[in-house]
Amino acid sequence: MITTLEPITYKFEPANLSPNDYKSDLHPIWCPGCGDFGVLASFYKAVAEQHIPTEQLVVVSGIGCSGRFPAFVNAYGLHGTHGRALPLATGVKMAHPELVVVAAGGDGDAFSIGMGHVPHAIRRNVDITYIVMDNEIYGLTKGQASPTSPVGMERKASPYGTVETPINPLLFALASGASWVGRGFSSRPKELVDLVKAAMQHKGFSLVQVLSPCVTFYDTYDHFKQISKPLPADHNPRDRMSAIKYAMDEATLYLGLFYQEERPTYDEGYAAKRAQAAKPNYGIKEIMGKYMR
Ligand SMILES: Cc1ncc(C[n+]2csc(CCOP(=O)(O)OP(=O)(O)O)c2C)c(N)n1
Ligand code: SF4
Ligand SMILES: [Mg+2]
Repeated sequence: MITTLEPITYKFEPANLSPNDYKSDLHPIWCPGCGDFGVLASFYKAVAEQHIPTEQLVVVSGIGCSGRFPAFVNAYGLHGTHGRALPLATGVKMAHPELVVVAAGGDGDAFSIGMGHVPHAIRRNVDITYIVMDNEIYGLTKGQASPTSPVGMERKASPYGTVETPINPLLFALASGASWVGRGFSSRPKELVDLVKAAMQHKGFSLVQVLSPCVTFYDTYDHFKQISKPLPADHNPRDRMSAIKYAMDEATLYLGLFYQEERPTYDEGYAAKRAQAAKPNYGIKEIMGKYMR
């Protein structure tokens, strides 16, 4: 059981919906067996168990097979441009802090073209959940190496094997100061439901890396099954150094909640500034006057 520090309380009338009620009319067009099916099913359950009304939920993505995610959810959705899920999600959250905002996408979308946005969402601590379906490849464009592909990966587009050292998404997030970091596996749906729920309940930016194999271009099911296991029971998710130690282990892909901490969110910070600016004698003229000589 994953506990949250101070569960978020959204201001909405709880909905009484089943996971099926969160399915849109569109049937996923992913290849049979794609890991993203498991992620989507876990997501339906996670939002149903939190009783989130469909009109309070927004799912935002960039481009990729996994980027189709919002289309399959009965909620507001935004299928944006490649790598831009986080700025879009940030904009939605800042304009409507009362909404539950989730960004979803792939390893390429997140850590290749979208990488410039990740540390900024982390440091701002925007109150959104980012679900990254990591299949260690570009699925949509037929199997090119991604930033999480292992060294030496031989595919059609890299016939002699890749040479770059992969990015370790959790290590990167932890080193950047992320306030919530976890890892799940599409083949372990029960744990994934709890993990996604805990991420969404966290007040601040949460990154969920989900091992989600691409059966068509890079089938890592057996490999992920062999090398993944839950974090040890004595791991303290308030201990960043312990989280970093487990994230650095590349021989074992640990699953579960690595790290969580409470700190002010971006929308809270801005709301406070807005309130400050509304005070008498605190308009832009008075403030700018301070700096004019
Ligand atoms: C600006 C731009 N550059 C490149 C592309 C081509 N493109 C589409 S999806 C993609 C990679 C997707 O990989 P990933 O994010 O891992 O998603 P997956 O398909 O594996 O779920 C690329 C390079 C694009 N659509 N837009
Ligand atoms: S190409 Fe890969 S990532 Fe895309 S739908 Fe098929 S199995 Fe999934
Ligand atoms: Mg991918």
